[in-house]
Amino acid sequence: MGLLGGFIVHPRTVTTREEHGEFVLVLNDWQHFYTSEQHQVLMASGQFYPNSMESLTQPSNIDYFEAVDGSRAAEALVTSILINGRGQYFDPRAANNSSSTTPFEYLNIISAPNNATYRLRLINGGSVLSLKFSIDVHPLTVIASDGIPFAQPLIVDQLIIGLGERYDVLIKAATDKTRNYWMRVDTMDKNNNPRWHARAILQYMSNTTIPTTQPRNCTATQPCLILNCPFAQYGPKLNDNAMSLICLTPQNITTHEDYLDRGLLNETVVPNVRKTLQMTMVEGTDERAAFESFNYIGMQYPSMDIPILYDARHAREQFACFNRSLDTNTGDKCYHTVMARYNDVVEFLLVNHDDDQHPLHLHGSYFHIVEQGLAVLNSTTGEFLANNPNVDCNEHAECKCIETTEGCKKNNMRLVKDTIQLSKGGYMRIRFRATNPGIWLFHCHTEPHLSRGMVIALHIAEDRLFQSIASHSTNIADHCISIVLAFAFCFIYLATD
Ligand SMILES: [Cu+2]
Repeated sequence: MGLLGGFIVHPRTVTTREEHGEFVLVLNDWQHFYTSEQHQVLMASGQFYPNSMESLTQPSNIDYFEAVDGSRAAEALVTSILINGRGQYFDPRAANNSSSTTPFEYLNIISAPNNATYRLRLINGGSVLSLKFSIDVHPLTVIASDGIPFAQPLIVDQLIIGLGERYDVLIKAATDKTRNYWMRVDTMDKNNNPRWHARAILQYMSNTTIPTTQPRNCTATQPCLILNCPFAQYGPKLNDNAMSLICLTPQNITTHEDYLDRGLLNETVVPNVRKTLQMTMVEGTDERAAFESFNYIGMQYPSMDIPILYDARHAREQFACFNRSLDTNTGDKCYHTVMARYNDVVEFLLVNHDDDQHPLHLHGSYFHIVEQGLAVLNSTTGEFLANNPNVDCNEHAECKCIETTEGCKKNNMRLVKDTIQLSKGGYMRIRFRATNPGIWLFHCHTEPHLSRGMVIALHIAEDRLFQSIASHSTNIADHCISIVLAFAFCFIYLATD
C-alpha cells in the first residue's frame, strides 16, 4: 500500500521550547480503492458515479458529502476517517457484524505535570474531505500553519484543517488527570454521516480506559469558536436566532511580523504577472467524463522523454494551450502553464463559483493572502445563497472585479501560507515573489480534482533552470519517476545548489 507519515522539517536553530512533548497526527479520509482506479472507471464510463466499484450497489445508498453551507467535496466514496492510520469502518446499512475496527491511537501523557503543555502537529493528508479537530475539555491554542507562525495565538474549541494544510496547536494538561479524554476528528458534513468520524485517546491514566468525556456544549450564551472556517457561518442559527458556533475564517489570522513581505502587502504594488484562475467544471458528454479544471482547461502533462527541467520550453510547446478559448466540445486538455521571470511579483485572483470546495496548494513558495471574499449565506440556515458580489465571471472564465466595490483592490488580509481552502462562492487574491526557480505545481488538493486536471504548472525563471541543472552530473531523469514526484524531488535537488 505504501507508506504514510509526517515529515517534519525543523528550523536550523530551535529556540527553547516550553513544551513537555509533541505528537504528530496525520489525519486522513479513507477509500477502499485508489483515486486512479476510480478515475479510470470514470473516464471509461463517461459518468461521475462509479457505483459498481462499491459494494453498495444502489445509487441512493451512496454517501454524498454536503457541507453545512451546502457545498460539496468530490464524487468519491469515503468510507472512514483515520488518525495516524487508525480508524473504524462500518457500514450503517449492512446487517450486524459488518463493522471492523482497529485499536485506537493513544497519545500517552501519563503523569503529565500540572500545567504541562504539549504540541500537536496536525496534518490533513487525506484526499477528499476537510477535517474538524477537537479534544474534549482541552481548548486548542493554534500558533502556526503550514510551518509559519501566527502573530497571535488563537484559542479555539475546534479547528478545521483543509486537505494539505498543517497546523501547530498547543494544549495544556487537564486539571482532572484521573481520566482519559476523547480526541475527535469530524467533517463539516451537514448530515452527520456516522462513517465520517474518527476518535483517538489522550491518555492520562496508566490503564487504557475508554474515555467517557463529552465535547463542550456549545450554546448561545457560551458559543464554541471554530477556526479556519471557509465560510462565515457554521450551520443554522438556534431557535432564538443566536449562534452556538462562531466561525473564525483565515481573515481572523495574521502572520507573524518576521514572515511578512511588506512589498507584497502594499495595495499600490503592480504585480508583474497577474492571472485569474477560476475553478471550473468542463461538462461531460456521452463519450467522455466531465472534469475539474482551472478556466475550463484541464492539465495534460508533457512527456517525460526529456526531463522537464532540462528543457522547460520544449515541455511548454508540446501540448501548448495557445491562450485558446474554451473547448468544451472536445474537452481536450493541454499543458496549462504560467510563466514568471526571476523576482517577478505574481498575483492570482482565485475564484470559486463551482459547487465544490477547493483546497489550493502551491509548491516551492509561500504566498501572501491579501484579500478574501466569502460567499453570501442565508443568515438563518447558514446555507449558500449567492457568490460573493465583488467578482463576476463570464462563461469563458474571464472574471472581473466589480468597479463599485473595493473587491480586488483593497487588501483585507496578511496571512502567509502555502495551502488554503476556497469555499463555494468565494474568492481570494494571493501574491508571491518568484524567487525559487523551477517548475512548480499550483493545484487543488482534492485528489480526484487534481487527477482530472485542476492544476497549473508555474515556470519560474526558466533561464536559470538549465544553468542550475547543468552543474549536476547525475542524470536527473533517474530521480524523476513521475511528474508530480519530479517536482518534489527536483526541488530538493535544486535546493542543494
Ligand atoms: Cu478541487
